[in-house]
Amino acid sequence: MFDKVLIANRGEIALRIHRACKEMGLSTVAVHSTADSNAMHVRLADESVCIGPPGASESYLKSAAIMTAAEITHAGAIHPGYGFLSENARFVEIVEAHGLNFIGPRAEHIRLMGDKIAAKKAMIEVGVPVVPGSDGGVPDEATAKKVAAEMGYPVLVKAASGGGGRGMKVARSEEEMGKAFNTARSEAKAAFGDDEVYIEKYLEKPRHIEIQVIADSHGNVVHLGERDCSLQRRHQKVFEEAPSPAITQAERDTIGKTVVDAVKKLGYLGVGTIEFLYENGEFYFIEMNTRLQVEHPVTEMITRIDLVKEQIRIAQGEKLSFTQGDVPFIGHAIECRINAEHPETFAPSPGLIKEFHAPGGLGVRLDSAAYAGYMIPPYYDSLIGKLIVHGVTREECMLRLKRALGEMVVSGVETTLPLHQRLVDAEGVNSGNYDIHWLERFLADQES
Ligand code: MV4
Repeated sequence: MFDKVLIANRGEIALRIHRACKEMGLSTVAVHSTADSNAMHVRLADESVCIGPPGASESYLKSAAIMTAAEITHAGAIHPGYGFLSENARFVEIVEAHGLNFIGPRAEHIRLMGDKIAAKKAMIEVGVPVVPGSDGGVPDEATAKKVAAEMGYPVLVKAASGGGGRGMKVARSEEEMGKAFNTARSEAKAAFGDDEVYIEKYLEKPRHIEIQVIADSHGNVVHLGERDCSLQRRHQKVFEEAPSPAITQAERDTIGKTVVDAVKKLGYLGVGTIEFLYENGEFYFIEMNTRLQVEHPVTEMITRIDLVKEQIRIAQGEKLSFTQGDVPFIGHAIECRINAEHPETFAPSPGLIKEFHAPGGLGVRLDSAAYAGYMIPPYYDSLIGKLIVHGVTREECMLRLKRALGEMVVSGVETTLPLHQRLVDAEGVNSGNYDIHWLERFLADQES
């Protein structure tokens, strides 16, 4: 058992984890780079340790510095948040070798899901539907053409070590395959140091729907429904909602059962997200994320389950306090990611926040570590807050979102708030009838 948690992250997620710890009577240790000395997560934590210069590779990604901070503060557990070291299997092994508790999945599952080919094979074995594709890695262009001819064009060449859309190329015909294959391969090598690629049937207009799961160390597994994350730009999610406007309760129950059964068979521990593409009433597995995700609050709002507290309880060896039948799905929740970026060009806009006013009222939640007078450093991602709203129906949720966006003030830097203002008035967002390409088309239409 542990009574002190080191939070190996920064920004809104470090604050989010701190909040869960305090409500559980645990003390917290913040770690920070020299650029984050005045950050809210540092101010609120019970203790803090400076772990290095601004660059993430010399601070938030530096496992030796984080382990040292844990040792000198006698922390008993480390929560990695998302990004940084959260999906680094080696880091989990280091934490555990030092006798500390990693608040997250086992190293073996992080490693397995990091290899997209191995992950897909594992999912097939435990009965999860996947996108039709090559049987593992594709070694050369000739094999690629043979595989594609058998399943039919268009196909997508993907990096085995990929994720996030890098090293991914579409081929619409055999003529396009040579270039797609070789470009995907060299991009994969450059981005991940691994040029292995595989091939899938290309789905033209899917939605991105992901299922949240949670598993304790006693073999109990529960799903917490889905999140629809189709509204994204360049693989960066912008707006997420739960439940998905596209699926029925029967579909939710079916995919939920499939996923719970699979996660049990895998012996997975902690919270995880199974990502699917959804098209024409079918789910196709693409990847599994072995971390707490940015958009986890929408699931919390509709289930009333605090995912971070559950992660901590699981790490303490406790059983889940609820069964599948106990999980309520109440109303509708939407999250808007507010970035310090130009709302049209998406150019980062670091700098001093002059005014900051949080919206409030029933059903409104703002997860942010920003404040008036805060200097947004240029070294990290541009997320400055997540506005999450809940309503009894999707309609009420949208009205509440419009109202809350109208109340929020962030001045001194550019933010994506004006983009969200435009989105909530768009027909596709209001009807819920959008796919993974909707936002980029919307932005292109607005330009012209
Ligand atoms: C696909 C696909 C269409 N067909 N796979 C992009 C990131 C990576 N995680 C998987 N991705 C995709 N895989 C097949 N077989 C389209 C995408 C994709 C996408 C997926 C989810 C959310 C946004 C996306 C935007 C562009 C492409």
